Amino acid sequence: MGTLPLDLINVDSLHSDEELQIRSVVRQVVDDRVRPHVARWYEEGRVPARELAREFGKLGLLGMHLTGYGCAGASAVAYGLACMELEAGDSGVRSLVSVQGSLAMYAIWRFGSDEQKQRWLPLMATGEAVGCFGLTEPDHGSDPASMTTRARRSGDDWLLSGTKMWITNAPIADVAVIWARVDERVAGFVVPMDTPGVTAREIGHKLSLRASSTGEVVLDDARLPASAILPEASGLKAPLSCLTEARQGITWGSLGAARDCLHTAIAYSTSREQFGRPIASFQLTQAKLADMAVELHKGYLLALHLSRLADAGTLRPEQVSVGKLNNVREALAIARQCRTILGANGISGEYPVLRHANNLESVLTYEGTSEIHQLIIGQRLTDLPAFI
Ligand code: TGC
Ligand code: FAD
Repeated sequence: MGTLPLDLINVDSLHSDEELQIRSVVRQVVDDRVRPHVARWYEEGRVPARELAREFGKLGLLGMHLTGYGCAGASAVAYGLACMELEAGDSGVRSLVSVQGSLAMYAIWRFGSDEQKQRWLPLMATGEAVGCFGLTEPDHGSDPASMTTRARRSGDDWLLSGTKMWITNAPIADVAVIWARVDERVAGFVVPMDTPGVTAREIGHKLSLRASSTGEVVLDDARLPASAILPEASGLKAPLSCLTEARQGITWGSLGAARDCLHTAIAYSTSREQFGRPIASFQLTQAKLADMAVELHKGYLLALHLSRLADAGTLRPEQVSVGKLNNVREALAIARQCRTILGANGISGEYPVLRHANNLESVLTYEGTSEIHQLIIGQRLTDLPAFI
C-alpha cells in the first residue's frame, strides 16, 4: 500500500527514501502493536499508554523533530508522516505522541533551563517519563489569556493554585508543564506529578478519544522550587507557540484516520452485495469514494507543503491554522461518509470507522476549535481580530 489509497496522484514521488522508510517503520508498529488491540482499548476506555510510550521511545518517535537530549532530530515532514501512521491506528495513540513530543517536551526544549532539559528530556525521549501540558481550564478553553491558575512567591519557592481541565495523559504522567499567571503575565512551570498538592483525576464518560487518558489537574498550593519556572517563556506567546508545533502533527494525523476509513469503505463496498451487485458498483457509492479520495489527496498536499515550509523555517501560525482547520474538518466528513457506506456495520466496533469519526470530534475541538482557526485566518485576511 502506498501513502494513500491507490495513491492517485503519486504523492509517494514527493518523498525521499528516508521519509518513506520512517513511514513504513511506524506503519509496521501500528499494525503490530495498535491495530490488533485498539477496538478493545476504545471499548474499555483504557490504553497501555506507558507501555506504548516506551515502545515509541525505542523507535525515536517521542520528540522526534527535536534535536539533542536523545531526540531524533527528524524533519517536520518525517514527524508528520509518523503522526499520520499513528492516527491511522487511533487519534488517541497519536495524541499520546503529540502531547509528549510537541507540547510537553517542546515546551521544556524551547523554554527550559539546562537543568530542566537534562533532567527531563532524555527520560521523555525514551518514554520512561510521560509528560502532559496544562493550558485549558474548566472556565477558559479557547481563551487561555483569561486563565486563573496562579503562581505566587513563598520565599524562594513558588506556590501554584488552580485547576487544569481536559489534560491528555495527566492521570498517567510523571511531569506536567503547567501554564499559570504570575502577576499579569503567563509563565510556564515544570511540575513533577508527585509534588504534594498536585492531584490528577481521570475524566470519565468520554464518548470520543476513549483510547487516551484525559484528566483534570488540581493544584492546591503546590510548592515548587524557584528553578521550576521555564526561564525563557514569557507571556502567552510561549504556550501558543507549543500549540503551533502540535497543530502540525494534527494536520497530518487527521489524514491517517481518514485514510483508514476510506480503506475500510473501499474494501467493504467491493465485497458487500445488495440488489445482486457489489455496492461499490453503484454510481452513488463511487461518487462518494471519488470525492473522499480527492479531499484526502488535497489535504495531503497541503500538509506536505506546510511541513516543507516548517523545515525551511518560514511556517507562520496562521498557515498552520489553514492545515488544521481543513484537514480535520475534511477527515471528519470522510469518516462520517464512510460510515454511511458500511450501513449498520458502520456503527459497530468491529470496524474502525465510527471510532475514528468519534475521535475526530475531539480533534476538531482540541488544539484550537475549527471556529478559532477560522478566526485566526479571518484576522490574517482582514487585519481585524474577531475573538472579542
Ligand atoms: P494574541 O494576542 O493573538 O497572541 C498573544 C501572543 O502570542 C502570539 N501568537 C502565537 N505565537 C505562536 N504560535 C501561535 N499559534 C500564536 N498565536 C498567537 C501573538 O503573536 C502574540 O505575540 P506578542 O509578541 O504580540 O505577545 O492572543 P489572544 O489571547 O488574542 O488569543 C488568540 C487565540 C484565540 C488564537 C489563542 O488564544 C488560541 O489559539 N486559542 C485556542 C486555545 C487552544 O488551542 N488550546 C489548546 C490547548 S492544548 C490541547 O488542546 C492539546 S490536545 C491534545 C493533542 O494535541 O493531542
Ligand atoms: P470553549 O472555548 O468553551 O468553546 C465552546 C464553543 O464556543 C466552541 O465551538 C468554540 O469554537 C466557540 N467559541 C469560543 N470562543 C469563540 C469566539 N471568540 N468566536 C466564535 N466561537 C467561539 N487542553 C490542554 O491544555 N491540554 C491537553 O492536553 C488537552 N487535551 C484535550 C483532550 C481532549 C480529548 C479534549 C476534548 C480536549 C483537550 N484539551 C486540552 C482542551 C481543548 O484544547 C479545549 O477543549 C479547546 O481549546 C476548546 O475549549 P473549550 O472546550 O473550553 O470550549
